[in-house]
Amino acid sequence: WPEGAITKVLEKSSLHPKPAGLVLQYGTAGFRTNAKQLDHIMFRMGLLATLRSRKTKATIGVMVTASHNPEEDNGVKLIDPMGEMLTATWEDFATQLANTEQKELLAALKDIINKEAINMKLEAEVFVGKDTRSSSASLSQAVLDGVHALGGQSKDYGLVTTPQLHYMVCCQNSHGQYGEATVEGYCSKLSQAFLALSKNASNRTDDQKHLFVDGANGIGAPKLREVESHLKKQLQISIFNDGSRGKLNHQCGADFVKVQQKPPTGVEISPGDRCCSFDGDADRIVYYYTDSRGFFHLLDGDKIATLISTFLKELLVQAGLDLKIAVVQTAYANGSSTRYLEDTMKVIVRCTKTGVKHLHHAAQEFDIGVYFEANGHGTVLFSKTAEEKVQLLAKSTNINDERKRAALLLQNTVNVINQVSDRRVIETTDAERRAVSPAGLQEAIDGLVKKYKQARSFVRPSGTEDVVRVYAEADSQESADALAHEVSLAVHRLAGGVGAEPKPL
Ligand code: G16
Repeated sequence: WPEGAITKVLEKSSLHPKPAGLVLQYGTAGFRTNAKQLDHIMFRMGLLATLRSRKTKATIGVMVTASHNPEEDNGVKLIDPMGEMLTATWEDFATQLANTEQKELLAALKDIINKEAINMKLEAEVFVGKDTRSSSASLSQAVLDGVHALGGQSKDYGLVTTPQLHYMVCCQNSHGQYGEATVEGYCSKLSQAFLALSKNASNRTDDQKHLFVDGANGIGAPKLREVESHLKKQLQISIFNDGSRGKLNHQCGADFVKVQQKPPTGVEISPGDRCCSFDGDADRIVYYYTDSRGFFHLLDGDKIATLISTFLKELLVQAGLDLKIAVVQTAYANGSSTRYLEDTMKVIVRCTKTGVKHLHHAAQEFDIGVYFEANGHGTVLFSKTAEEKVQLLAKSTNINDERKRAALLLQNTVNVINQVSDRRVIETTDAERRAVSPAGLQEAIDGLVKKYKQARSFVRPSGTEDVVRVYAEADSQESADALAHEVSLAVHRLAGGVGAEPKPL
């Protein structure tokens, strides 16, 4: 142990005491609940990140955010060395540490140190970031206290988006190869690649260069303003819901738009305007527009994945590169998007459980793994081999113009993408598409689905909110709504629903 660390842990932990008996679960993206319950969790996640840094001999990230959840919640996302989410084996350590009673904390730490054979003499470094919630300042201080108590070094990035913190961690651990670990470095790397790519679409009209951005009243808005000057008017941005008036994620943001299938409040959109929405920590994006009849069209994660994989596949063919490309989705992906990708695009499609960490791992199995959750969370991963092949081709002098152009576009695409990730009575299997408990629920859902054309439905407990999510799809909006209602009634009846029965949509 670094000198004085044991005393410091004891001393500092008493300033961040755990309420006796409180038990919290590591959810889809880390711990997430009302901010009032999180002070000890943040301190302990500071401790855990410091251990993880010693174990991996690399910098670890801790982002204080509750993303799409309401303002009064908060949470923590832990970032592993290459910018990915904390490895699943350490989620158990996180849960143990979070739920250990105050007087057992030292023993719990020692247990992890022994199990993972961590050399406590090594240096440790943790990067910390936070979103704009009012509770984030004190909670990120609690994380820093945890890091310092165990003798770790820290760098506090203050207000940043989640993807920015992932980027910083990756830059630091790749010794600058991925980019410079500053907000300026982030803005300049991504915008340079964007400008190079947009030269390929030089005939865009002013309208096509204009994007309306809903900042969800969160961190995305101020951070986008910092990128704006780098974009040299190739993208003109009008930001609304920028946090100057409205409430975080309230009637706005990616989750609202996706779930409600309607534009956020706070903006008047005219037919054809190009719009998008971030969520509270700007790691989700969905696009939308209204047509001349006023109908709303959503371009969600399914559509984004389809467009990106189509674009990449065309470039691979033009470049003459033989790389294996796949799209990873979750059960929430609309059935038509899966059919289109498999049958028309002839792309491999994989389905995983909800949570970027699951999609990310599946995407790593391919040369190019495009992964998107329908809710707008995702990215594209290029394997080392894929990156090298693209770079080699882009440099080569003895290829024709078409191949060269495609290789350069692929190279800029690699750079523009930041590659970096009670309701529990319901248990699920098959990538969460079927419920195994409570008894009879899946049979009931199967029976209801049969009543509708082209229908699918599944239910699962959320890992970020205290709700059961019900998904339904069918050949018309009315049928999908009716199916969703019938399935929610079945959940209410068979899984011990609380309060009044769900109403029709
Ligand atoms: C987090 C996860 C996402 C997941 C979402 C909802 O997103 O990172 O992968 O889709 O929660 O999860 P659940 O359905 O379990 O509540 P975010 O943007 O809230 O961090």
